[in-house]
Amino acid sequence: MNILLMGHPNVGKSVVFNRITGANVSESNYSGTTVDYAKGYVRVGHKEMELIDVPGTFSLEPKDKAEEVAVKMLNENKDSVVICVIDSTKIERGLYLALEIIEMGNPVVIALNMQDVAEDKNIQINVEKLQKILGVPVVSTIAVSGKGMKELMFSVKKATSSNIKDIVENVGGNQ
Ligand SMILES: Nc1nc2c(ncn2[C@@H]2O[C@H](COP(=O)(O)OP(=O)(O)OP(=O)(O)O)[C@@H](O)[C@H]2O)c(=O)[nH]1
Ligand SMILES: [Mg+2]
Repeated sequence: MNILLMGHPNVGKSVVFNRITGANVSESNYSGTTVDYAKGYVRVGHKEMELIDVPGTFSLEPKDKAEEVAVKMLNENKDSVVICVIDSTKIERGLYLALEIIEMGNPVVIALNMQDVAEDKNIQINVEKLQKILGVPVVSTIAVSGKGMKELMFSVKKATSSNIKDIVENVGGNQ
């Protein structure tokens, strides 16, 4: 089980990635393509989980090679938690992708990033309400200052332990 960082290009995915990974970051090339992505490790509870900085994509209907890789990564990681990063100043566009990802069935946590820019522009988002409507955790973040990263990882931890295999591993009950 991995963690995938997904979202539109330029929403702050790589800054979030650098904030939450340790030193073990490596660049990889998605086999058969020229698309590069970063991979790192992050401690979630008692486990080390792989975090993948997925290339930016506008939708799950790929329009170029990078988007194709993003969709393939999601399809290859069916039970992975997806951190969907949204630019708070362009929430409508971001939510379109978030809904597509939620429909894929992966556990999703939404990072409403660029909260500082949104505040400057007087854009206010009712996080509680959004959370209720979408049925997934929503965390306001400012990746460049680190704000919200702890809360984000707390939500990821909760999302990983809603995986049945994981619960059984934790509480026992298998022969
Ligand atoms: N003000 C502000 N700037 C941010 C924030 N998060 C990221 N940025 C800036 O936004 C720009 C894009 O950030 P990246 O992390 O490179 O975005 P990305 O989603 O990885 O972009 P791609 O890899 O091209 O898809 C950079 O200049 C960041 O410094 C934030 O919360 N607030
Ligand atoms: Mg990036």
